[in-house]
Amino acid sequence: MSAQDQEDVYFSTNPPPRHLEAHAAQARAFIDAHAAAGRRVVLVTSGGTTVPLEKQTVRFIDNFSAGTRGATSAEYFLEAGYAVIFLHREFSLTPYARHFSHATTGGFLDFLEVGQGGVSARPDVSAKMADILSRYHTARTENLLLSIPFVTIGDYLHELRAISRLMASLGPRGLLYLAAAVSDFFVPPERMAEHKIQSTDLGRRAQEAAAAAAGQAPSSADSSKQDSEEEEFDNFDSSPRVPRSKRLVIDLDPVPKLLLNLVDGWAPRGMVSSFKLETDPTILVTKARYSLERYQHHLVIGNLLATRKWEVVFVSPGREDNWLRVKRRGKEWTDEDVKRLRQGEVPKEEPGEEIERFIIPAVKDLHDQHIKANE
Ligand code: 9Z3
Repeated sequence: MSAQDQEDVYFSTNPPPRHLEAHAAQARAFIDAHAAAGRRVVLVTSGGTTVPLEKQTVRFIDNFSAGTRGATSAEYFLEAGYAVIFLHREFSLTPYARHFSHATTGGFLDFLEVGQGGVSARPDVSAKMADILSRYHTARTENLLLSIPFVTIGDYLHELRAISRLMASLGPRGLLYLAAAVSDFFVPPERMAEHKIQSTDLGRRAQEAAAAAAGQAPSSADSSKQDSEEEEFDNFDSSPRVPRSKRLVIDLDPVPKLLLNLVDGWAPRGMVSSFKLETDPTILVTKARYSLERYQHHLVIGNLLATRKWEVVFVSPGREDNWLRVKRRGKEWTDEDVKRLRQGEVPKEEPGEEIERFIIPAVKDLHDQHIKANE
């Protein structure tokens, strides 16, 4: 199947999110306003996508991401003069609020106190709060930040396509910075149970009886069709042996690789940078290069799960791999330390600074070159 056919099949069989049209209208107005002002616009994607197991979703599979990379990057892009569309997983970290939401046990409440004049910031954090609040207000009042939420992989892909297509009008001045952690597998709608998948025979029988009474076929979830095999055991599995009827077997399809469609069709003149996440240090650079060659885009930023706040590698066409690393608190990196870091060993202390402070200027540099070469 061609990439275009795959795209058509995916989008015609997976329903769009409820607010897609409203979000697209907001994005269009935002992009038009900043294009008229000659400002660059970046689409930052952030957070993990869910894979629902039921249409009326009680259970889902999730992808790892707190949204730190995306939310932090969005702030640095704003500082670098970009207008930012922040397409993020609902309730994941957001620009500016991130400094307070996950930092302590009580979130922002721990930064406040009640005094004579009402609620105010704790004196020890007041200067930091004032600085962040003022940057947040500037972004808001100057309409520089548009936040759009998603939850599922389907929502994400529909929103990504709609916004990327609108970004096409920016030509090379549009930048797509894809930091969201996107599921590789999903349950296609035709195989998805409508209702909560039942974990007991009683629940499954009740569901099947109701479906039969309503003249419907039983749910296609694997857990519900094995009533008659109640005492059958898998012969390939290890102990403790559990009857097959008590298991939930999830059968997932691969999510189509739509980055190719994005690069070729949705925003063909914009600069596209994606992230590659691995846990095995020995394959990170190879996988990043492979991704760059496969999708023919402009930049892959490789990172290891364990060390992602310490070091990333820029992989781009015709250039050497470029490793960016943050400073350590109170000590210098030795060659031995760097070697260990690159093998995925995490230093004991927290990083001395945010790595996005280096990532964003380096991406902007490449974007400058992209604009020069394509305008
Ligand atoms: C990343 O690699 C991000 O940097 C992280 C950020 C998800 C690691 P946090 O939000 O984590 O700071 O906690 N994002 C891309 C992940 C991804 O799914 N990439 C795909 C892949 O690796 C390619 S598009 O195959």
